[in-house]
Amino acid sequence: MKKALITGITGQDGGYLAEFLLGKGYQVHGIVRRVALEAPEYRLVRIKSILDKIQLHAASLESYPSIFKVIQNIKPDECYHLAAQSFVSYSFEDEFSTFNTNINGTHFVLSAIKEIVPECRFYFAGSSEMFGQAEEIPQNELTRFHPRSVYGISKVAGYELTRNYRESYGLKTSIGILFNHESPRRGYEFVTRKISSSVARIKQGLSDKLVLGNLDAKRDWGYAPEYVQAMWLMLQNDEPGEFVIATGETYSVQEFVKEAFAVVDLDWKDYVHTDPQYYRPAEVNILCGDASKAKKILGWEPRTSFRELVRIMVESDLKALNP
Ligand code: NAP
Ligand code: F7E
Repeated sequence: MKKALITGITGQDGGYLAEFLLGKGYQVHGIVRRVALEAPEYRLVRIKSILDKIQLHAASLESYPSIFKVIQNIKPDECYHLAAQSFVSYSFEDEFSTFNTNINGTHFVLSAIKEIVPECRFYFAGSSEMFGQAEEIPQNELTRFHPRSVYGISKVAGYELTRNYRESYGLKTSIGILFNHESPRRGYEFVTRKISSSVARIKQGLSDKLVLGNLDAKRDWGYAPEYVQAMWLMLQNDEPGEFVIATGETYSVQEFVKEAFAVVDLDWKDYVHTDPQYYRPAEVNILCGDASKAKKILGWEPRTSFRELVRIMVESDLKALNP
């Protein structure tokens, strides 16, 4: 039985990936913060249905010895490094902890794998935020990086570390350059979930407005459960590498808003306001990915349309209010 280790197993992608790997017959291990084990009903909510099928290990991404110990105990065949401070806005407020978690955390995991299980296949969660102010549309694996936030910079550093461990030490490290992917499990601070949860509350009469930032930003939004399959496919490929994972379509925040209100037959203009507090010091105006390499080499393609994604999220938030 293959052993997989997931860092960030409590996040949106971690939960979906753990379920996917269990379905493939893996023994699934996850690294969590100690506090998560102390407040499972809140911090382990995305994995509560599989808690009896996975093994959790308390460790800190800020501590090399704690990561080393877990990897030594498990000796994984595959490691999916998803843990990160992933909220772009917050990276402007706390640059230092974003760097600590995202760069040192990645370095510690890579270094421990090199020392203990150099044959382990490693996945790094890269991001379209690395392209930032992109010089071409759509973006592919060869597009130059121009990050616009400390988050984006931290992911470029993680990308370079991961590539360098492959080139220097022969580790089988792959990098997914994933564009935005959303789901009913998305954190409430991200714009899609903020919109879908607010629309549900407005429809139920629990709220009467939604305050957002830049409505003109455009993103390539896909459906998260499909994106974790791409992570696994990357590690099954004998040739490690970099892969863009995206839908190839881009929509503005305003289009997402309009579509979400349409699901509940309301006109978004009656409820949506903007406030400069939600604008970023430097915005990424447009992202759109070209995933043709992933299609050709991994056989991966997105299946859920933008419209379906918005509907899935709004209906799920409505159901949560009306179980
Ligand atoms: P998420 O929901 O924010 O989950 C982040 C995970 O990282 C959580 O399990 C969190 O644990 C853990 N984490 C954060 N800071 C930590 C720390 N200091 N020590 C230990 N664990 C820590 O993110 P996601 O959407 O699943 O994304 C997964 C990965 O893909 C991230 O690396 C993200 O940057 C990257 N990514 C995401 C997208 C996207 O659209 N979702 C696109 C491209 C790349 P707690 O639960 O304890 O906070
Ligand atoms: O913002 C605009 C905001 O925070 C999307 C992370 O998973 O994907 C995610 O990063 C857009 C931005 O995601 C609000 O200015 C307007 O242009 O949902 P978001 P993100 O920054 O694209 C990438 C690929 C990752 O790797 C990240 O980890 O929406 N926007 N008004 C707003 N955004 C938020 N959060 N809140 C607003 O009120």
